[in-house]
Amino acid sequence: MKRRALISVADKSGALELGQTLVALGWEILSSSGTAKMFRDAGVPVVEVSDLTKFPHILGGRVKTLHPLVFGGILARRDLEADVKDMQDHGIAGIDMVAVNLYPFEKTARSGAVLDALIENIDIGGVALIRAAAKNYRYVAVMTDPADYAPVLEELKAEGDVTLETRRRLALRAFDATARYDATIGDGLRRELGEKPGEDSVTLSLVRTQELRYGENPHQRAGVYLPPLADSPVTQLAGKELSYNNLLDLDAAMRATAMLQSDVGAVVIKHTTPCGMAIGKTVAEAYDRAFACDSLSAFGGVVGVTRHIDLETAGAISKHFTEVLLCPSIDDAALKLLTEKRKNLRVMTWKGGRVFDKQMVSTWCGLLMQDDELAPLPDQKKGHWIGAPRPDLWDDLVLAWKVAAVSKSNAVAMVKDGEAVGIGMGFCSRVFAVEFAARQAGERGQGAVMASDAFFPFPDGVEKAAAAGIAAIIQPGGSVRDEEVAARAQELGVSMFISGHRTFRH
Ligand code: 93A
Repeated sequence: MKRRALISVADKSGALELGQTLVALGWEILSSSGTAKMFRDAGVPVVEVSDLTKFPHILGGRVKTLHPLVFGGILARRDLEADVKDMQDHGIAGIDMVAVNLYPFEKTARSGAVLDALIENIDIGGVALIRAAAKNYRYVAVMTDPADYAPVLEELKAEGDVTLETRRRLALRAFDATARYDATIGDGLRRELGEKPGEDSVTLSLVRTQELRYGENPHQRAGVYLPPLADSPVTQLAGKELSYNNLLDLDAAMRATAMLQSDVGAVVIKHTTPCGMAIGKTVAEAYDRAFACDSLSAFGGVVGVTRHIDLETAGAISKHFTEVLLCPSIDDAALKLLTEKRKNLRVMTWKGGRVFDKQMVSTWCGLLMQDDELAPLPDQKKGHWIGAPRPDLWDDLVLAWKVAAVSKSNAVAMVKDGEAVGIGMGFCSRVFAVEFAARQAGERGQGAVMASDAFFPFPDGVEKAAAAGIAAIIQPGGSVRDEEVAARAQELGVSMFISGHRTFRH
């Protein structure tokens, strides 16, 4: 008996050659209306599905191939007596190959089409054909991508059949294709209907959009995954491809510059945490001050600034080795200077916006997901002072708060006159974080302020800060020893503002 292939494709590239070769190998072709017309026009013999089923395409093509004579032919187990009997009783002939690619939902969504157009591009019959053929891979070969045609035809010619191994591989690819297709539909409709991803759904759909050279270390494979219709919020203007670690540090720079948005500010990130952060009258000044906090660690850092980069700022940045520069925009002349002096520097622009509203961390116990808001800013009306209020130091306290909020926990940040002078971050104990920040600040700690990302469990951190010359501290409060800590601060003449918000970053 003749073997039969059902070909029903929206993207018709390569389909004519596929049909011609199959016919030459003695196969019969079965097709839906548009695909059948293509074959007829080219003189390739074809049976149209509606001629087989004696049932016309209806509802403007919404029902074309959804018929027992089609699905029976795909799903029947050829060596199961009951299935064979059903086929005989109902005049069903087997279909041994299915080549389908689906209505272009993604292309339609990306073109900005309206809801009606999106809905009409939700393929039903094609998905069912693919799933049926993939389910019955023991007997049927399924192709969902024109790139599959040539190797499958080669095998058919060489082996006389598509091997079981190939059918199995194609089936797995097919389920990937339908999963991606449905994820894209969910994403597209959610956008069109104004719902945020992750708010209402219990599943998470991601597509690998980029393979990276390697992960955190060269022995680790890595890639970037995005929701099906999402685009990266950053644009690369110059430099080498971003590495895995660059992307992590870029994320930290985006968060830090978002926190600094109301000011002309700059940050230098190393290992996902700031090693300098400052504001200034100009971007160049802010950058120089951020760099000065820890100029040793700033080598090879990721720099973020909150304002347009001009030639002067580019001149300042070009003096040092920097891996990535993040800015809202940049002058042509500034970009030229930077790329001439630092040809590997990756220059990224960012107008705001991000891919996820949720933060996700993979653990050996599963993927953890949480709201991803920037830390709440301290408010003098909502928190309270202990000791003498220091409104004169408020701006520095807020900046210190921002620095600590984007630094790795445990974190404390010392700030003086709009610039971080000491950042203790990533320490397992808060008192060590204070000691480190104080060491970095040195003389500049005198009269500076300090923020802590969580409460002081003991008075020792406050004692070390006072010894470094800290005049005021901002911290969330909430320790069982809050009273003891507050009393010690008062004894030492350090003012303290209790903000009420913790800003851990593990
Ligand atoms: O509207 S559908 O969901 N209803 C169907 O019964 C059906 N069968 C195949 N779309 C259906 N298809 C799709 O039609 C295929 O997935 C393919 O994308 C397209 C090919 O149509 P034509 O051969 O008419 O160009």
